[in-house]
Amino acid sequence: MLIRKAANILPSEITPEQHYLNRRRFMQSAAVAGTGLLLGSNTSAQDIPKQYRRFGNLLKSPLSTSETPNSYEDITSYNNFYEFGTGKEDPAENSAAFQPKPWQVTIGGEAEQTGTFDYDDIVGPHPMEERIYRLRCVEAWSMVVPWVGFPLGDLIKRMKPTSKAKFVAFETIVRKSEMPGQRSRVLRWPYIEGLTIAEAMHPLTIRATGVYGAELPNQNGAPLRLIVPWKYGFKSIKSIVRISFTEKQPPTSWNLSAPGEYGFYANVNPAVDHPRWSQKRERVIGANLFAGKKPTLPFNGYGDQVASLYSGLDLTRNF
Ligand SMILES: Nc1nc2c(c(=O)[nH]1)N[C@H]1C(S)=C(S)[C@@H](COP(=O)(O)O)O[C@H]1N2
Ligand SMILES: [Mo]
Repeated sequence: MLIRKAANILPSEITPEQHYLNRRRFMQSAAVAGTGLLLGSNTSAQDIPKQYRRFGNLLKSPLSTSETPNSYEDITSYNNFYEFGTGKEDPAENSAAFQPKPWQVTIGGEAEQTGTFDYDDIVGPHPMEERIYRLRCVEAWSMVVPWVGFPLGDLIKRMKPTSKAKFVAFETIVRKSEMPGQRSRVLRWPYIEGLTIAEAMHPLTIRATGVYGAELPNQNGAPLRLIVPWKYGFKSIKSIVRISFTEKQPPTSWNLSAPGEYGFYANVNPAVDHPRWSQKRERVIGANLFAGKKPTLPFNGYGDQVASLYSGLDLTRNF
């Protein structure tokens, strides 16, 4: 039941021959990162540690913002990943022992293609293309990150969800031996998240496998994570091992931990204060210390693309 079997691939997903990625997926040489198109103002190819293999043949997504990306250093040293501790520097400091290879992903629930698949078979590059998506990501702080990924929707189509599939639920791996934060009860493990099917199929929702043209470092969610750029960062679940299609709205980690503070939707909404802080402004990581905070935009500036997903929903109640 390999999902890669030709018969399981929709014609619309088959890309022109010249765009097929090398089966090895990565260029052996680091030279590819020197193509300029990958790099932000403060980052050069040498800043990306050699241990992270480089992707070849990256296309640029038209959904990218033209804003300057944060440095590789910013993106990989200021993280939230409670499996490795609750401090922003903890994920980079405590994740070196984590082994993102080999990796398997289990597909379950309301879909035709369920089962456990090797990483290369379910999220591997063939026949889809990895692209560069330069996206704004917001929390109480914000960064612009050049992710490597492709639309989650392309992956979902291959799993053939049934008509009962109204939501998609995601789970992070539980591996206490390599994830010291999981020895604490700060959250319930596994970390879980969910999206409506319409959100999951939106072209801005990507399944990411890299940053700055190289594979994801552990602290950023290796080997596979979501990026949902119009939602607060916590929806972008890392190190995914399970994807399930459900009829009912699935539970989510932050909603379980603090139901009054974090809702299922978690759309970036500056008009709704978090009970303990305002969400009107964001601190721009990497900006001049005296630059101050910048006003946060509804849907993190992606309103033109995504607001229609929520027509009819009261977003102050469905937060
Ligand atoms: N498994 C897992 N995924 C997670 C988290 C986490 O603690 N565990 N934190 C979330 C939060 S709160 C944020 S802000 C983003 C941070 O992603 P980044 O470190 O790549 O910026 O990851 C999200 N995904
Ligand atoms: Mo977060």
